[in-house]
Amino acid sequence: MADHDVIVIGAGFAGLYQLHLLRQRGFDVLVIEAGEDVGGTWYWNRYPGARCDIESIEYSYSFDEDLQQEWIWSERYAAQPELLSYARHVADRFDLRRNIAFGARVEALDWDETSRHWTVRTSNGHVRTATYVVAATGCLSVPSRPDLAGLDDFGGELLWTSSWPDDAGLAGKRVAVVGTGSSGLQTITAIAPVVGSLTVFQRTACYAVPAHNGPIGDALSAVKARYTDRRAASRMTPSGYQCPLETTNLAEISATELPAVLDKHWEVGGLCFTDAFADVLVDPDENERVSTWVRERIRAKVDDPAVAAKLLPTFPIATKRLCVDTGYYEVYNQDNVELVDITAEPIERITERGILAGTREHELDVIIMATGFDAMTGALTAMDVRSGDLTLREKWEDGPRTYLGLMSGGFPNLFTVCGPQSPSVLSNMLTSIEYHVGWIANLLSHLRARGLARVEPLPENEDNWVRATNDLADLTLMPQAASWYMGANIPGKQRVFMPFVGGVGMYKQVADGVAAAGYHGFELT
Ligand code: N01
Repeated sequence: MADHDVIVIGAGFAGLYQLHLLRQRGFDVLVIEAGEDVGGTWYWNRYPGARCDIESIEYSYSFDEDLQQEWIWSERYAAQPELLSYARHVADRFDLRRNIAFGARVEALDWDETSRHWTVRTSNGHVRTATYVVAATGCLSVPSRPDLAGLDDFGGELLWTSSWPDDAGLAGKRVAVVGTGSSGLQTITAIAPVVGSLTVFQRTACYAVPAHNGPIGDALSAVKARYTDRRAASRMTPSGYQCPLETTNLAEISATELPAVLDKHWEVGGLCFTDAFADVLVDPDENERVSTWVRERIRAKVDDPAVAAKLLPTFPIATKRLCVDTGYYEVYNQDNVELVDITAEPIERITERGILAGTREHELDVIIMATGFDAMTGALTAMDVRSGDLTLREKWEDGPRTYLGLMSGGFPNLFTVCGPQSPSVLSNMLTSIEYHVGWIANLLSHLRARGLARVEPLPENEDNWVRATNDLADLTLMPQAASWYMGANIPGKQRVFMPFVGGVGMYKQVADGVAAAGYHGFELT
């Protein structure tokens, strides 16, 4: 008999809820977590300015009515300390810590077909077995560490946004940030007022839409009065959250009307800005109308036209993850901030004194790497996952293969929460996490009620799902950008569009249907 019914890997938002729900249903569950506390993303990513880009009223659990009524968010978009407190509060409120082993990283998973269980090995030498394993390992949890010459030669302090130390002091220092995605933008905006000088090394200019963040105020009680209905409606939206303005098609908006429409959506801000247009990701001409308009907004915020020109993105808006900012572009109007376009002045190497880009050596006290993650598959293939002669790394060499983003054939009883080929990173992660966690718990209850203990997707259904997700993505502009959705940020990684683009509501209908049909496409034994 296995040591546990279920081992869950990771104590972020997915792992915490998976533990709670399965334990409530009488399963014996152990969570194994690499960090020393709960919180996942929000435990590790403590860099200055870190906050969520989906409104907290949506980026929060809905599974417990008392929890959602009692928790008070202070801002429209919560900052990392508040999100981490929330995760800790949930862990304490539901007494979750007693089933979590902290400070142990899962290194290997081995399926034994005879005993029908997984053997789980961790970095601290522990070996445990479980009938089922749920990888709640996060989509953006394995940092990408660019192979920059001389990185170890730097005589100053080298910091990573993805594992930020508590004692980083930046005041008055000469600081560089490499990377201008969401993490870079938030860091740059937060530290610009305190550092001595700031040099930003940009490879690709991004689109950032204003957050209009601020105290949440009375909006919270208005939401709470109808929270259950709101959450139900959010689960049927494409993105897993709601936007205040109605969705329209750009094709129906004339050239003269467009500026006023975009102004209105800009005032709402955040990811809703592009979510509002159903055809923005399918029609290149319509996308270009919005992209052009946003470029003009960027240009207007930056005093020096030469600097503004460098900040203008060239790819179609929203084909890479949109950034949500609070005064990012304005930072470049400060005298102590310099933008280096590394497509024109490539980083030759890191030196003992700083960064040599083009022919200039930038002398620095601190280099901050905000260079992103091996997204979606990174955390799964970082583990040595084996089933007989099959390894997950080999199976996914040409891109991930899953059924519903929940399981991969050949690896029975192994689930992924928000795995590749599910809406995951294209959605409000909390909505998608809760859906997957509930779906997995229902399947395990279903198996137990029938005296069954093995589940695996059928090859044909997996093939169909992979094809369907690729075909759907190809109907959009998304695969055209060199994004982390495509694996394009990791040298050597197969370029395949990884998330399911059909949206949360459509995905729910499919996965609900699969369950209602007795888990169609899965072999239950
Ligand atoms: O990572 P990124 P991130 N030399 O991959 C550049 C979520 N998130 O951590 O675009 C020089 O977006 C890279 O350039 P390029 C959110 O989903 C959310 O910022 O690949 N530069 C890019 O500019 C987000 O999308 C929040 O050409 C290099 C940057 O580094 C996701 O996490 C906050 C380089 C990496 O940007 C990832 O965001 C933070 C190299 N060798 C994160 N390699 C919020 O909720 C990469 N770059 C707001």
